[in-house]
Amino acid sequence: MKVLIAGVDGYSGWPLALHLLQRGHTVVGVDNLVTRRRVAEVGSWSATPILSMPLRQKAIRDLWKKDLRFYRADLGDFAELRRILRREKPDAVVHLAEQRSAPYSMIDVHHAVETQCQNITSTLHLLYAMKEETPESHLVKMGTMGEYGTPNVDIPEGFFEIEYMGRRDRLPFPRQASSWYHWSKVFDTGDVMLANKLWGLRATDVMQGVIYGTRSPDIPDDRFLTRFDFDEVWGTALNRFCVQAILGLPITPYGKGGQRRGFIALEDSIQSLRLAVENPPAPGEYRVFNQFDEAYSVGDLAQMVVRVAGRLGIPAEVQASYNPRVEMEEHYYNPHHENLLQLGYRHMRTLEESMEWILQDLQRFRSRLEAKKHVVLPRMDFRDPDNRGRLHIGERRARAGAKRPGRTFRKRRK
Ligand code: USQ
Repeated sequence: MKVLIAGVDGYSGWPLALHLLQRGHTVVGVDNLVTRRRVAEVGSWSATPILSMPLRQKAIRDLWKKDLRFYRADLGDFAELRRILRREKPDAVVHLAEQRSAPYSMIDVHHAVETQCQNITSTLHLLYAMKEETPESHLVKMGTMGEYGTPNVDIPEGFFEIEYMGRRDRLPFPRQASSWYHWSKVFDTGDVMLANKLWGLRATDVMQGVIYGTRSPDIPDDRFLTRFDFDEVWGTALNRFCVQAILGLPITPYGKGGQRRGFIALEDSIQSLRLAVENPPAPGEYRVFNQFDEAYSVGDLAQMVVRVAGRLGIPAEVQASYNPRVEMEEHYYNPHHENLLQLGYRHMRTLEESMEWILQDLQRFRSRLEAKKHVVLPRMDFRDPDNRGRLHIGERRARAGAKRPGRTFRKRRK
């Protein structure tokens, strides 16, 4: 099969490309490399040293004698995207090329607009480009479990049966996202469903939980490492807790720590995307996968990091932290996730097993973490009407030598 991965330079895109190549597929990558720039913008970098795309391609050629064709292109450029699809004619397109951070989208109006415009535009461009150039191909679209929010009932896989005023129907399950980023994914879902209805475009919408891990079996040595973010904006809670343990900083579950999320290991996430690609839906079908294995609260997660770090001889402690996000800190959470199992999906790695590897790998790159220690502890506040999230913009201006100083910040409101 020929698979085009949009977002091939990202955390999941890169190891997915490696995995598909190893499975004998032809892989074409597209990326505008913006994640590298955006992480630098908040003064951070990947904990794992990652190669440039030309060096990544060379490593693949040297070790496996295979080719990863790469286009440095932006999905915001419709004409270019169409040209790539016309030339490559992929059987499947995996769309991972979106701004993926909730905190980034909450910094201020500009970051909210940037996130929503870019994410929704990239998806719409892709839908139209596929309709024009590859109408038979299959779209695998990365959505997020966060689209559903945290309702006080079970969460089905995309759709549910409902009876209302004596009539029954099968409807999309309500979406209640809690960041501008998560809402951009909700809008994408609506757009993919409409493209499916209008043109019969076949699509798999993957509602992804939090992905974790530094390793996959397709990463044979350090030249093939994927990125691992740990700053307040780009690092997930799990990544940040592990880095906090390594650096001897307090582990910071926000608020009551009862916020529950679904988690999936990097290699399992890749396995599920590969299964989606290799088992496309019927022409005209739209399907939804909830993609996660284990659910934990952030409080449980913090305790797990302390436990696993302890086994490795790393002392770590948890310190309840002010919650800068507007979210429920205690809630019911029971999403269903059976659709992937029906395709043969098997959960390979538990979170606790992977955590040991994450901590060991981070210890190897400790000096990279030390160099960016200042970006680990939380500083932003999305509940403050004056929004401390602007902090990073102030820093950027200061670094660029702009005359206007960065903001100073009020004390946190109690
Ligand atoms: N949290 C803490 N302490 C921290 C950082 C975060 O307690 O230091 C809490 C947050 O308040 C939140 C939870 O951890 O309740 C999860 O936050 P996160 O930053 O780990 O993840 P999230 O913002 O939900 O986004 C991540 C990915 C996103 C993906 C999503 C899947 O960045 O791309 O879509 O996970 S899900 O969470 O299922 O929506």
